[in-house]
Amino acid sequence: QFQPHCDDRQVIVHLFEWKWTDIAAECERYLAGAGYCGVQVSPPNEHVLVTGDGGEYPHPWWDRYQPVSYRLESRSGSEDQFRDMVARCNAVGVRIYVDAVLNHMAGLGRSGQGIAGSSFNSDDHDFPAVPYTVDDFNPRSKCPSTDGNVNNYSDMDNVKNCTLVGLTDLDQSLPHTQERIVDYLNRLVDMGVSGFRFDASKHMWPDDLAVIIDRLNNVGDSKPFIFHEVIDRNDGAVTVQQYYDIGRPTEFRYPMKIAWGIKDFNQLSNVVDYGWGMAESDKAFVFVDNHDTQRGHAGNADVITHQTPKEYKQGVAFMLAYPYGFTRVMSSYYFGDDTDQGPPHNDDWSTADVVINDDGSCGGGWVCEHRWPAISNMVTFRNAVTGTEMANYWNNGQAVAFSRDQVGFFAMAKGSSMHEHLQTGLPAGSYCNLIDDCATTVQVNGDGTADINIDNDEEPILAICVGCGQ
Ligand code: QV4
Repeated sequence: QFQPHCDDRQVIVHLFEWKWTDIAAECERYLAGAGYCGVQVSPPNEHVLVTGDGGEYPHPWWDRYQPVSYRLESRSGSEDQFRDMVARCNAVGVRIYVDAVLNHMAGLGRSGQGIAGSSFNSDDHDFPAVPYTVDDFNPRSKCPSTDGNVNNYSDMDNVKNCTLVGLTDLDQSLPHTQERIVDYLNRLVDMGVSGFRFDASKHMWPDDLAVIIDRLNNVGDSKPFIFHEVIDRNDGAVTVQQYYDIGRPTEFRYPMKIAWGIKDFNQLSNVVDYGWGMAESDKAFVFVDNHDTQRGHAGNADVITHQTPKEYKQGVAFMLAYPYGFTRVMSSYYFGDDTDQGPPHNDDWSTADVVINDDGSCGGGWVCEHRWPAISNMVTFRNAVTGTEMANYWNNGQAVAFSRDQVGFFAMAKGSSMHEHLQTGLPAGSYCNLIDDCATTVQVNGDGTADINIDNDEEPILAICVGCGQ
């Protein structure tokens, strides 16, 4: 559960709401060449269909977080398309990580048919296509909250045994529930899936998850990679440390720290704060924004997203340069004021194709941050400096710079320019800046120093490394 299974590559991308056919194509035409290790895909299993008849937003993105069954049919495509994607991505060395929604099934008050046609009734806790019956769920007696919902984060039983926003809460300690979950996940592993994001791990007991993980089939010679969605801001009973034995917990303080640091460069000197309870580097799973935080669904306003491109590129570039955690890059679609809005769609609400423009950027409503040169070229940098330490850290509040042993050097200005004579830690020679696709170069002297010159309004970033971009 600790090994991402991607030959030392260090960055995965979340292709949020992409269809399987588009992901397969993206693995082949882009991700493999750019050095991405793998893709986090949206939940592939059958989910509710929120049509909007009840006054809700029609076909919101979040209907996929309300499972109806573990049949592999979803807004992203069919089981055959899923299998084809996994095989084609694996064939070019790009791994697939599935967003696994295991904490709950559909929300109370919902019934009818899921997207694959399976019937269900949440109020009866009846999901015959799994099958789950009321006995598979946490009984009301185990939940200490008055309305049955999670509402007291300082009480572990409340967080784990009550319903998260009314979502019918599975009891993962039961052998039958465990068996259904293990079956689902092993089916995916046997298809070639390399790992999982466990959705809402914070709301499940680590001991129960350990039993499930213990029964998962291996990928190669070890367990699938598992990262746990645990939102810990040192503000409750659940901490990231409680998940160390069963995979990598997400570290939600890091994106906040990065947002603060991009606003005020002085704060970049303190992006990892163990005093605040942040996870150890070899345990933390990190990112600058995710599908919740970018639309205010995880109770946190301190985030930078694609909506402010310059700051976003700075934040992601810094994350990819800095030696902390295992990293994920977000790839979004544009949305308006309504944070429920689903992905770009056709007239029948089926998800629209991702459009690739001639210049390599995306169209059709897809943002494709992972293709922005300042981001994708930093994937090259992170892969190149794997295993090295940070040295020569320098920060004057207006610009920041550091090296990664004798392999890489990174610098970034807050405004649009920076002119400093700095120690790069690198062997003498001429290096080209990955960020501007090698349009500019840096001469490193025999003593490792160099004139670092940045003049760029939109991408005031410089990254050079040994053997990169030549
Ligand atoms: C509504 C009311 C409830 C009521 C319920 C009654 O708000 O008060 O009890 O009806 O049935 C949607 C709606 C929500 C609705 C719920 C149930 O937004 O209003 O409840 O469905 O029908 C995503 C969205 C949620 C969405 C959910 C299920 O963010 O808005 O809820 O999908 O469709 C915490 C957790 C963390 C979680 C984060 C958002 O610790 O685990 O909140 N993050 C993950 C995912 C996230 C997902 C879920 C968990 C649930 O990243 O995307 O929630 O799977 O911090």
